[in-house]
Amino acid sequence: MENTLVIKNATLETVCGITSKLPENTLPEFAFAGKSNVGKSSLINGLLNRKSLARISSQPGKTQTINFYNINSELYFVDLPGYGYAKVSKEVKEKWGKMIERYLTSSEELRCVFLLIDIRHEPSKNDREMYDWIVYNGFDPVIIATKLDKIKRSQKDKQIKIIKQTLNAKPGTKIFPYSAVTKQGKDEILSFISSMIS
Ligand SMILES: Nc1nc2c(ncn2[C@@H]2O[C@H](COP(=O)(O)OP(=O)(O)O)[C@@H](O)[C@H]2O)c(=O)[nH]1
Ligand SMILES: [Mg+2]
Repeated sequence: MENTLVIKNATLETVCGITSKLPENTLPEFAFAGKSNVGKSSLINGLLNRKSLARISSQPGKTQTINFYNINSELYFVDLPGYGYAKVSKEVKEKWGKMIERYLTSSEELRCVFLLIDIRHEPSKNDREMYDWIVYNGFDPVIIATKLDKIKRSQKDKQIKIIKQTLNAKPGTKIFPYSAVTKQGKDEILSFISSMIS
């Protein structure tokens, strides 16, 4: 069997606000980005077998923090603040951008940035900007197409194609369809993470 990542323990270790100093972690980091409501908290909880370690937000756009989850004292999951929430001010959006930029440019241990896209929809302008921004900072974004249970199986390939085309994704870009409801895709994502640290 392929190697996988067995979650033995997971704790929220560091929460960084707009002005906090980022931790100088020495374990590999895997970051998760995406617009608010895309299913980021649900994905993190699902991967970690936890119901609500990463809060599933009833108030989208509220959490403007970067959260570091220590997994097995082996690696970190880094939950980046969600973007694209219409009701936040321009000022907050700018601060948000600076905060993510600061993280992407300063982390010494960032191995991979996952970009979450709702499998039902064509990626937005914000999604495309985020994709380009990750590339600009020297990473190959790995796409997680969320809410797989919300489409018919027959639509999957077409939606994946639309996502890749709209993001203008580089050939060979990895894309993992995932459902927080059925947990489809979970093993593939954990195996991929495991392969990145071994
Ligand atoms: N059907 C379905 N709903 C999902 C899935 N992932 C997230 N959701 C729902 O989408 C909403 C936003 O999820 P959340 O994880 O808080 O998104 P976040 O804002 O990106 O952290 C919640 O109502 C979740 O229950 C999924 O895979 N399938
Ligand atoms: Mg969330």
